[in-house]
Amino acid sequence: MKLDETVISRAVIERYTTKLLSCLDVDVEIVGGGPSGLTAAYYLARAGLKTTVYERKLSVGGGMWGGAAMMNEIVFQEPARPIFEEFGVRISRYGDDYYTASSVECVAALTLRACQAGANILNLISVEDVVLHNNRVSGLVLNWSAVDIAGLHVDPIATRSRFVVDATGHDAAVVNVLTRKAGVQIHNASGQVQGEKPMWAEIGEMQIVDNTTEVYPGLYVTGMAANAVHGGYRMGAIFGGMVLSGRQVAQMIIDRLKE
Ligand code: 48H
Repeated sequence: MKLDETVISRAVIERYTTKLLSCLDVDVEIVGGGPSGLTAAYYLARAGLKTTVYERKLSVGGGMWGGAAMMNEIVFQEPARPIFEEFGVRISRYGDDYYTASSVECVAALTLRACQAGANILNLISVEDVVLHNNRVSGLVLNWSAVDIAGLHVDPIATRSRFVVDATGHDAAVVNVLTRKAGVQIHNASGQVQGEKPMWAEIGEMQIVDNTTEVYPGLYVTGMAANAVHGGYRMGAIFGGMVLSGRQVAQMIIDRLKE
């Protein structure tokens, strides 16, 4: 069997270019491949929506890999159990009110399900800005993370989508760039990013689904970004709220697109 180095290169370049071109105009763009973003991607893609996840790091998974303090187990409670089961994760009961699972298995399962549902996941890409048309977030401004890390002056590329989801975790990077650069008021109590509160696991877990909202026309928040934007508490290494929020944002967008 012949093996030609340039054919390998051509295959990668052609396939990646096709994939990137297909991401230029989609239904939903998710910024951040952590647990909330991957869960949202799975449910959106499963509903038949053209969905892209942009992740600035080499690997998706966000803060899930490390469990708590690098001990790679995660905790969740009953409301999230059906979601982890749907992803095919093996779970163990812990006492009356808790479940645990391997954080590595969770990241692998969420990623596989999102991909197999049809979501495109593009890693090593940083979202540096939004496209803003007539007071609506209408797409994203992207660059290679390597360009960002090297501090090179290289202009970005831009995309179009019907909805953008900020799933960037504690940073709420998309909402922050929008408010900083466009000076707009967002839809929360103060019109500004409120910043996350200290830890109160029970309240933080409860708040996260309620805080999963459209904060500006075309822009939703999910996961830790939702609590950061609305001033909710943090909750530590409990991940039920993250996947519940990811499913919730997907359902909200699916319902909107049916209108
Ligand atoms: C592309 C970006 C950009 C950008 C960031 O932090 P995450 O895991 O986010 P969530 O909300 O799905 O999960 C939060 C959870 O991991 C956590 O931190 C918890 C539960 N904390 C509780 C506590 O008390 O501390 O993932 C966000 C992802 C990361 O992979 C980033 O690399 C990525 O978003 N990202 N990707 N462009 N501009 N900014």
